[in-house]
Amino acid sequence: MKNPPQEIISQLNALREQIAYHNERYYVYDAPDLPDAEYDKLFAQLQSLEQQYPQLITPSSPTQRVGGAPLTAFSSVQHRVPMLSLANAFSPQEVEAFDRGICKKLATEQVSYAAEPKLDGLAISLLYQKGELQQAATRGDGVMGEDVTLNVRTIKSIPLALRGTGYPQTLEVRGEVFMPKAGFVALNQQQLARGEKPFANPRNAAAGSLRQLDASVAASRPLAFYCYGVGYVEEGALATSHTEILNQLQRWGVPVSPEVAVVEGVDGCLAYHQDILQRRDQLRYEIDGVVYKVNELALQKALGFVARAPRWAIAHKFPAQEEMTELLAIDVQVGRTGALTPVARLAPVQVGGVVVTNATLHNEEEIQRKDLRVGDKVIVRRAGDVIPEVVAPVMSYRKDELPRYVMKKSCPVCHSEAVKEHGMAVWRCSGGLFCDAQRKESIKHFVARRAMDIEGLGGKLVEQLVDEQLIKDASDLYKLTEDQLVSLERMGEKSAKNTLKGIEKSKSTQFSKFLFALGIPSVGEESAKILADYFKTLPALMAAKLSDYIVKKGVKGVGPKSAQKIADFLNDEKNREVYDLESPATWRQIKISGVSQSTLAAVAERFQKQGLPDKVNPSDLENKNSVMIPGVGELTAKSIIAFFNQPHNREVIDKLLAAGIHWPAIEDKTAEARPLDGQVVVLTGTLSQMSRDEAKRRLQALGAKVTSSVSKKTSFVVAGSDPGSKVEKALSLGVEVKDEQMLMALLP
Ligand code: D41
Repeated sequence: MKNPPQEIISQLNALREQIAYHNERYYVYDAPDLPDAEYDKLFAQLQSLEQQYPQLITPSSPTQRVGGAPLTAFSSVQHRVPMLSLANAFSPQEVEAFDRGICKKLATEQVSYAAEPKLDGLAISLLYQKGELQQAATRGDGVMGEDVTLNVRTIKSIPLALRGTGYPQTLEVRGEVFMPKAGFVALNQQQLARGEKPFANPRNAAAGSLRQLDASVAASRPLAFYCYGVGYVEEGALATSHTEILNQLQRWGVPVSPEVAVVEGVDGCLAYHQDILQRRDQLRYEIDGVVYKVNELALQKALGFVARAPRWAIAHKFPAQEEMTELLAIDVQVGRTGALTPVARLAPVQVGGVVVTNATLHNEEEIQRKDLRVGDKVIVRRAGDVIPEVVAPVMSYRKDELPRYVMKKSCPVCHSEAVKEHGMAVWRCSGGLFCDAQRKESIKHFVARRAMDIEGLGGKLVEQLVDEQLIKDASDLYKLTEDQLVSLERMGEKSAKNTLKGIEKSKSTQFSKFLFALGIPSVGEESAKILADYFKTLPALMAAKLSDYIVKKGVKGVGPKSAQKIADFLNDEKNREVYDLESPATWRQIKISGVSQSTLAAVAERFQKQGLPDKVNPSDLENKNSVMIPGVGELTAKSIIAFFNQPHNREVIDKLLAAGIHWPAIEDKTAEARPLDGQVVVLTGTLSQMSRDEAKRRLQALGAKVTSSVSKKTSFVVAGSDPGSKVEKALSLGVEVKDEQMLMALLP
């Protein structure tokens, strides 16, 4: 045996100290400050040192205990059958080795495995006596756990009594308590709102919830449970395979993951791993891998276990979504509107199977809130397709007092002063058009697919063109020549021709795309469409004042009193009978005291356009209901006005239009030909298949004007049951009357 050098002993002690510290953070406070993968590395280092120098192993070494230390607050429970741990595999090769070992030991070619997701929660044991939940205990160190019965009883998906018949009189169900993703997000929002610390991940949230001393707190936490096996069984027998047992348990009311499957051989395992990995983000709970278990209990028994893990099961872990790396620098990027965004430069690290070297840090406040400092070890997270995120610094690794991060208050590209609007988090470069970075970004935005969609003109080329001073703004693109393009590095004649063709083609566009391409701050693709539809032409939009963004719901000149009087008049059945309210001439005969004739004319015009509703609401007439165009807020409107107020922006637009950019005129949607255009329809009586309001809406959508009184101008009347006098009037005027069936035939 080698004699251990002093440095090995100190290294060993340092590792044990670190591991003990992280164990406490993890198991006692449910607040780890180190990613699991990093903890595993420390643990593996310690194990490997102890393997080289077994004489240094002490009973108190962290390697000599499995799982966490039980807390004192709950009474301890000894598991009747120890709760085993699971060996891990991190690659297909390790799974293949696991399978080879099994096949060899069983002297067989292939075995059936039960495959299930590996939930990222915490293992518990549920003891049912005569079908009643008697005791719930955490796994603890596998031998001793904590009695968490009161808290577990609040988990709604755990049955307090088993359903049906045939279960053993004593049955210990084992499984994982977890917190679904949605519940975790909601809980953390709640924690923040209450000024409490958010949980690092759903597993810690689940563990923290089970450790609540007040069961009513646990009850308020969104916990769930899936069973993954059984422990102690007495007076009764279970099925002979793992999946059959899970089916039995499910029939007795115990929740089982719907993803559990039987797969054949190692190929089946690896295919299952792929499938679940792909669907990981769609699952409603976090998983950190899958578990394969030899399905037949007889085979499990033949395989037995080593140390404290069964030989017949293995966890095949997914690549970790959180890793630790070093924050090398914080750079500042300039966006198209001058926003200065700090970006983390990271020592390259594999996260979720992808190498990450950069991550956005959003803004200066965010960095200060997380207290990230250049030189820190940081936790980087990448979930699914989401862009990588720097979660937090690892405080236990912060060496000496690193300086706090302060963003330089000037543009890194043009060195103009940075400015920040009151109450906003984002600093902006004030350089505007002098800033090459803003220039580049806004031209890149202009040529993008969702904007002017210029083929053969990508971001790199835009940067080259700006650097070579061939273009200063988007309008210069339309003056580029083949010679100029060919003079650029890495640009052949063919690609130059292609680029010019793309530029030429982009001249024919849509108003909304052009509007989006201009890059007006806070005008996105969606609001550009709304604005184009509303204002219809560029001159109209450019000339619009803030008041033009306000849609008036009421009728001009109508105050609250006259609104009430007019509504009362129009809602009076008698008036509707007497007056032909479809005819503007009739309106001129109407006199309502206190309401001027010009106001009445304005009201008449409104109902000429919209049709007279069955019941007129005075608040729809009153001229105070003004709202912004739906989907365009006041900030956006102000931003648009400010944009068009800049002489430079007007110049660029003039040049773009002069270059030949054009789009088809936007027609009134109502101007499209519809089957009932110009028809006047009256609805009366009760319809059986829809309300009158719905019928009205659907008829209007076909172009019909729906009114309430029958006149010579009425095209047809639709009569439901108990129609009343309108049908008689229609018949007397020779107006067609349709029944409900005929109406249904008209509607799409
Ligand atoms: O979903 C899980 N986290 C999970 C954990 C699972 N699906 N199966 C498991 N199977 C076992 C054996 C094979 C030992 C009965 C487990 C665990 N154990 C386990 N959980 C925590 C420690 C061990």
